[in-house]
Amino acid sequence: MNTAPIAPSVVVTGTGLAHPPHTVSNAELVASLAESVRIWNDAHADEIERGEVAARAVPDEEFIVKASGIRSRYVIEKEGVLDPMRMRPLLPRRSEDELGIQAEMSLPAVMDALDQAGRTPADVDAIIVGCSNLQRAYPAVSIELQDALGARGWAYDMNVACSSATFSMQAAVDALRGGSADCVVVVNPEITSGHNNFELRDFHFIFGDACTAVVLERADDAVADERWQVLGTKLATQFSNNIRNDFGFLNSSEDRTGDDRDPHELIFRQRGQQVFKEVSPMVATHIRDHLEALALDPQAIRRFWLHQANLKMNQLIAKSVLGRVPDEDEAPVVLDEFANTSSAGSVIAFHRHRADLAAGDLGVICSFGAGYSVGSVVVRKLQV
Ligand code: CO8
Repeated sequence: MNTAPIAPSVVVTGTGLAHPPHTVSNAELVASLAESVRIWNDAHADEIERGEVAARAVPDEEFIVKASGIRSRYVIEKEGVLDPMRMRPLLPRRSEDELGIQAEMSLPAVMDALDQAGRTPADVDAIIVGCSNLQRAYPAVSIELQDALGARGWAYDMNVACSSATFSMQAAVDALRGGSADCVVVVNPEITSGHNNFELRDFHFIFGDACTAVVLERADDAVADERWQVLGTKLATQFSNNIRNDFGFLNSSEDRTGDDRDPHELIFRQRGQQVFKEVSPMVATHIRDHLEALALDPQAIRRFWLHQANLKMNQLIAKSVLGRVPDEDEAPVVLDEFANTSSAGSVIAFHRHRADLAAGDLGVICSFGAGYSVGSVVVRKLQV
């Protein structure tokens, strides 16, 4: 007789989404970068003439949509991003007494998710903030959020880049199964515009800002009208330098001279083509293996809520898993409106595109990105 204890069933009981009010269209972004490129090339005309530096290339709106599927994005501050002399958000510095910007953007997303779950902040006893860029090392943004909400228990921050949502969901599931928490909120406050390079055409269009939140509880405790049973979680990592951000606490200790002084090294950079080629098969195999381990046929999956980085990449991954090109209904896209919101992307897709599913329907939430990293969460809608 198998006497191993049966792990309690965990359910997702609510999700929330918050994004800044400011949208930036591809046309706006291209116009401001074209002007910035003109100014930069004029300022470096002599070096360009001597062949010491390459002239910067102008962006193209048509390329952006064709290469990525992105049409617009939300940003936390618009004027600074679009100012050709600045090309980065302009955020007023906040004092220690003021709520931090990531905790602030998290609040409406968390309240939205708790509302769906039929919970209040007083019910929450664990918060995991998972995102690509944290505004400081400590105190943790999650602990500041815990304080602002008036929640109990414990909180910590974690960073697995674009995979932070699924990695933190697995941590939440483990905490619920192990009994170290009763009501966990996972939050992904992504302010990608603070670490994006709006001065270079290869990067300027890729990202957008948004925050998502997910409430997870043991199935026996749940009171929500809508519940999604977590059938399994699976994570994987494999080291790569193809997506990299070297911003960190040792920067001021490293004396940088000459080429090393390039501040662009300290913000996001990637080899997009290689990422596309290497990560797409890695993700498809990961999802297939996860479903096989759960004895689920990929054809039985009603919906894939995939990380939103590139439309063609998502179509390729879903095609590789299903053996045919998925339609929008099977693998919904939010990329056109939001661009790549890093860890928030797959949760935005789940948040926006699940109301039509019926009890018993199966779905896969999957995020992937820097590290490399990939995480999948297989869920089934329960009859309540
Ligand atoms: N306008 C005109 N031309 C352009 C532009 C533009 N805006 N951008 C690039 N080009 C040019 C290039 O310079 C290149 O020109 P040339 O041939 O002369 O060198 C040409 O177009 C082709 O460029 P690419 O080969 O780069 O084009 P791709 O077809 O590969 O498309 C993409 C580029 C869209 C970036 C694509 O490669 C892609 O989406 N790849 C997958 C990327 C991905 O999934 N990344 C995950 C990153 S997210 C993450 O995990 C990290 C978290 C980040 C946190 C946020 C911090 C900001």
